[in-house]
Order: sequence, then structure tokens, then C-alpha cells
Amino acid sequence: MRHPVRTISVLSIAALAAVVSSYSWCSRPASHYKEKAPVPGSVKILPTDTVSELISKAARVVPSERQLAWQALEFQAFVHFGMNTFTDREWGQGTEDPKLFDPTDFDAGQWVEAVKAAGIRGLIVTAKHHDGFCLWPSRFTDHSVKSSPWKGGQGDVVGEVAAACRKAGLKFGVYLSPWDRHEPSYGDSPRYNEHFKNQIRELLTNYGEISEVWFDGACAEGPNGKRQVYDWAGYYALIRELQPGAAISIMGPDARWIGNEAGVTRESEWSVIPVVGFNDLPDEKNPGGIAHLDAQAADLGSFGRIASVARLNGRLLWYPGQVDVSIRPGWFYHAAEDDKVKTLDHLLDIYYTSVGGNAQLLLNIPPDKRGRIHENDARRLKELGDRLKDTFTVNLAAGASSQRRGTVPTGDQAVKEGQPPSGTDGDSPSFLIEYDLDDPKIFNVAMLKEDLREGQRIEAFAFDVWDGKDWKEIARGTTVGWKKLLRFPVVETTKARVRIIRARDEVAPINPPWQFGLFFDPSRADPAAKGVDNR
Ligand code: FUL
Repeated sequence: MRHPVRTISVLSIAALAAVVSSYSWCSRPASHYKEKAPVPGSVKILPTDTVSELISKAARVVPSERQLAWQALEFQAFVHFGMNTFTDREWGQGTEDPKLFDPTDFDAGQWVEAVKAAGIRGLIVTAKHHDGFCLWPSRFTDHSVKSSPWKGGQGDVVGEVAAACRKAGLKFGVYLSPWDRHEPSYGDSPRYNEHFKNQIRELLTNYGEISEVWFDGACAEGPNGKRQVYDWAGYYALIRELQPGAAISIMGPDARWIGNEAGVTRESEWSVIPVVGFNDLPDEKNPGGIAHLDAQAADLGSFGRIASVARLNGRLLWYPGQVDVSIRPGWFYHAAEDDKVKTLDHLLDIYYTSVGGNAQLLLNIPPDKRGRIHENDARRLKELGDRLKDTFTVNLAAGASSQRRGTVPTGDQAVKEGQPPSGTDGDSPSFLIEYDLDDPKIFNVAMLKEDLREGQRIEAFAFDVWDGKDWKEIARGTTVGWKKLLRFPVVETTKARVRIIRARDEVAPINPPWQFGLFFDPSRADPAAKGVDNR
């Protein structure tokens, strides 16, 4: 990760002077503490901001209640089902005959049961994909389940899935592609926007609570040869009016795309993201979405990036990442991929680095032509859930007592203390939380969490265990955020500690059992087992 001190060169001499002359933590005036109050949403960053002001601002941005509830879901199912399931394609043309949609044994209860077995807490279904075929009987088009032979045209996939989710205690959300290759008004911008809003209204009023609206960003020309201009502001306003609790993700302000479809997160996954400009709406010139954010950039939130964006006048946004990845190669079901379901180890790697890497995991499981989740996928989901249960049911640190020692190098101090390495980068043992486990405990997984209501602050940490004589570092990392999971070879010890190497401000307590955990994954019980890349 980029060290704050290396970013100083990009800032003005005046800013640097302000850092060096900055007062100590305890002698700050009362106004300073007021300025440090958490700010939900967004904070401006300016070219005149000093390094310490920028760090302090970055530490203060916090999530909205909606974003916090979304983050707490941790692991959701994405369900791609629709016309493509029956044509064996990934993208339909919009010209498909609705009669092709005919699941022989549709069972929303089986979907819910299969995903719950994996420990999943919410489900998002493709209510409308690019081909425009609607999984609900929309009043505004005939290109839907009502023109299909399924249930004599009386069926409603969205309704049945919403009901099954509610019954099973899962959150329910909808994927919607504004790009509609069937709808004749597409490209006639005002008319299509009206049509699309009508469809949003139907989905958000007829199916109970909707926890997320997942907007795909694809855009094209309509039959009139004109490129559609989406009314994002209008869509968002309608969603906020009808379902204020619903997160609007990807092409929306509440959660960002992680940047790939392979299930890969960054080593440092920040939820506080600097953005240039003040427009939260995607548009023609800004197809990437929020305020010109390039969701695929390697560095979205380091201090260096914040400093560069501040020079251009910008903002810090709370904008957490979501990892969308399919359990199979394709998003839709293809019989040819029945033996290509991801292995348990691969899914575990994705789980540990997404849920355990400050992101939300949205795992796609595509039902087959019967309208059921295929046996191979259902089996894998169960294996995954069993493994997570075996590992995470008992927190071996639940009864541990914790003690804080030292002071965390915060804000401007962090910059000073981080003066070019006399030792290795960030090795200064400045702030510790020691956990006394009472009896010896055997474990190979550790969990750390920040209290996000205070912001995301940790930039670097190490995890040590007591070997009877001395402390031994067994893992280290950069960001923590919602949750950091660490995997390492089995250890047995009576004491563990977290060393905060660098943080943007004071770190809220990391107390067991909710913020600190030690776990034992029995299938990695071999003490000789190699460590895992915790990134
Ligand atoms: C993409 C779509 O084009 C894919 O078909 C899939 O729905 C994926 C989740 O989003 O933009």
C-alpha cells in the first residue's frame, strides 16, 4: 500500500509546514473535536487542505443507515434467470418468442433453501435483463411471463421469489437492466424513461420490501437510431420515494462495482473514496457512474489518491464495494457448464477476500430450465455453508479480555511517524490491543472489524501470537473496514494481539466477540499446512 509520507511530495510546501508544526493530540482546541464529528455521505476536499486536514476528513466519512444495513448482509445470492436460460445464451436480442420461457418445475422455495444452506442473507433476481423479457407480468409490455406458456400466462417469478425470500427471512432485491433490446420506445429518451419508471414503480410497490435495486449500466441505440439518455436522477428519486431503505448499487450511489467479475478484491479495499466533481449521476460522458469514478482503477482510496483528487477539488464519498461473481463461468445456466461449478476452495478464497476484505459478496447461482438450482450448484452451496458454519460458529476469543496499550499514530502524527523507513515500512509498534485468552486456544483464522459508525480508519496492522517467550507476527494487512479475515497455519496460544501500524484517526475498540474473533477451520487442521495469502 502507498505510505502517506510518499504523498507529501504532491502537496504544497505550505501543507507540509502545517503538518510539521501541528500540535499534539491532547492539546487540540475544542473546535477540533467538533470538526471531527462523523459525516454521513460526503465531505469536500480542497487544494488548500493540509495533509492533516485531509486525513482527518477521510477518517470522518461514515455510511448512511441504508449502507450500513446493506453491508451487514455480507453475502447475497445473485440469480440470473430469464429468456437466456431457455435460449442457452448470455445476452438475448429482444426478439425471442415469449413462448420459449417455460420452466418445467419452477420452485422458488428450492432456490431459497439452496442459497440459505450457504449462509446467504439476501437474494437479487434478474427481473429484466438486456433482452427486455420481464419476469413479472408488467402492465407496460407484453414481453413478459404473461405471454409465456408457463402457468398459462398467470405466473409471476418476481412474486414467487419475493414471497419465498420473505418466508425464509432473506432480503429480496431486483436486478434491472435499463438497456432494453425489446422495448420499441428505447432510444426515444423521454418516452422510454417514463416506461422504465413505470416498471420500477410496479416492482417497488407490488412485492413488499425491496432491499436493493441493482442497475446494470449498459446503454445503446434504440430502433430509431438514437442513443438512449437515461434519467438516473428520476430513477433514484422514485426509488427513494417508494423504498427508502433500498440500496441502489453499481449504477447508483450506495454501493460500487468492485471492478471485475472474477471475485477479486484489492489488497486495500476502501469504502471512503475520493471522487472528482460533484455529480453523482452517470451520464454519456460518465458511463462509469458516480462522479467520474473508474471502478476498475487499482487504487481507489489510498491517501495518495485522496491528495491528488483534493488538488482538483473533489469529495470523499462513502462508497463500499460489491463483488459480483458467478458460481459457473456464465451468468445464465448452460447445461454444458454443469461440471464447471467453482470448487469449494475457490469459493472459500472468494469468500475470505470479499466478505473478509471489506466488500459484500454477491454470488450468482443460475437456475436451470426446470426453474431449479442444479444439483451440482446446490451441493457446492451446502458444502460452502457447512464449512463456514464449522469454522465460524464458535468464536474462541468470545471470553477474552482485551487491553489497549500505547497510542495509535493518528492523522498528522501518522505522517510524521511514518518518516522514511529506518526499518521496514510501518513496523513501529505504536498501538496494541492485547487479548488474554485464559486457556490455550487452537485456531487458524482471525477476524477484525472496525466500527464503521466511526469511519474506516486502519491503514496497516499486524497480528501477533504469544509463543511462550515472545510475540510472533503471523499475519499482517492493510485495510480492515467492515471485516478482515486472516487465515494462517494452526497456532496454539494463550495470548494474541493486534498491532495498529497506521490509522487515519483513533481506532474504535476492537472488542470480542463482535469485532475480534479467533476461529478454527477443522479442514485446515494440519499444523504443517501452509499459510494462505491473506493479501
Ligand atoms: C453485466 C451484464 O451484461 C451481464 O449479462 C450480467 O448481468 C452482469 C452481472 O452484468 O453488465
